[in-house]
Amino acid sequence: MDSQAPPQGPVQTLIFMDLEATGLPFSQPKVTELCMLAIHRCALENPPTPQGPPPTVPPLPRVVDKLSLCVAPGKACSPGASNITGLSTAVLAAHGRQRFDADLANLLRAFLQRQPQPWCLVAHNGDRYDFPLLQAELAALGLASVLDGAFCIDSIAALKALEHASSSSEPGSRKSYSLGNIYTRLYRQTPPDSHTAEGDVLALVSICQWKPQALLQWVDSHARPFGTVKPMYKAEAPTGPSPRSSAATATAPLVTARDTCPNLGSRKGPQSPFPMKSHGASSTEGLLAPLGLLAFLTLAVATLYGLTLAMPAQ
Ligand code: DCM
Ligand code: MG
Repeated sequence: MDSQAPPQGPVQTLIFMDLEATGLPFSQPKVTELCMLAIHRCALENPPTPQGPPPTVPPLPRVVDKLSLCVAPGKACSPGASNITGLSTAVLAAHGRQRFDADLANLLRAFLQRQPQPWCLVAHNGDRYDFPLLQAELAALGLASVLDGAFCIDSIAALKALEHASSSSEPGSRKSYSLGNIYTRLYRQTPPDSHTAEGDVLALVSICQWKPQALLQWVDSHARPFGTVKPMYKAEAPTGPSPRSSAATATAPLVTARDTCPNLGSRKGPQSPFPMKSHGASSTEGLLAPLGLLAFLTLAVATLYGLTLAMPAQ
């Protein structure tokens, strides 16, 4: 399939997704948690009847496929990210979480393969955050093609369009389009479990269920190939073997959990942040060799001299 072409026919599966990560884009984040929730378009075309007077949060469709997992990022979480997500490098290591490796990329591929095509990934602020970050993780593994068949849309753009088209939008008003604020505006309550990947995905599904038919129309006309998403940053070539996979490491250096999460454990990272140390060791070895030779020669000369003295004169 041409990875740059628009979808042929209506999107069949919407894959709502959210990533948690080590920090904001300027710090070249690595994923710490990922959730994908796949819903067939028929669940949005025929929404379940609301339970009570509006504004009620629509119930989640009965038939969904959900993939939610935590990931060892291989670098430190910023204190801000740890604070909002409740995840830290040390805690993820203590729970034996694995890196974003080829197995995970293949798991994503397998998850998508179970869904009717065309697929469209939906993420809130996806164009600026989730899609480029996911693309960076896949590109670092040399597996950028895993999501080639998928399309994507940013739900911020979708909800802006839907609110503007709706009578509920006051002209000229500047509204916040953060996930929490849209949710609160529509349903008069704060979304549960914000900044967990699954909590954010469930909140995202809820806001997309506000006007499901209009949302599907918007998705069908705005879905763009995931292959057009540029990675958030470029990964460096691998510098050494990784404990569980041959994945390339990102450009930012690996930092031990203890360095940045002092109360969360003391597991050492696989790489030393002080590469100069090994250079120091080899220069000492370089000095020892000539000193040993000198000592050996001194001993030999002394022995010969002793023998000469001990020999009877002829
Ligand atoms: N993030 C951050 N600081 C914030 C908001 C977000 O570092 N104030 C990062 C860490 C989160 C990631 O962005 O894991 C995704 O944000 P969200 O939880 O809103 O999906
Ligand atoms: Mg989130």
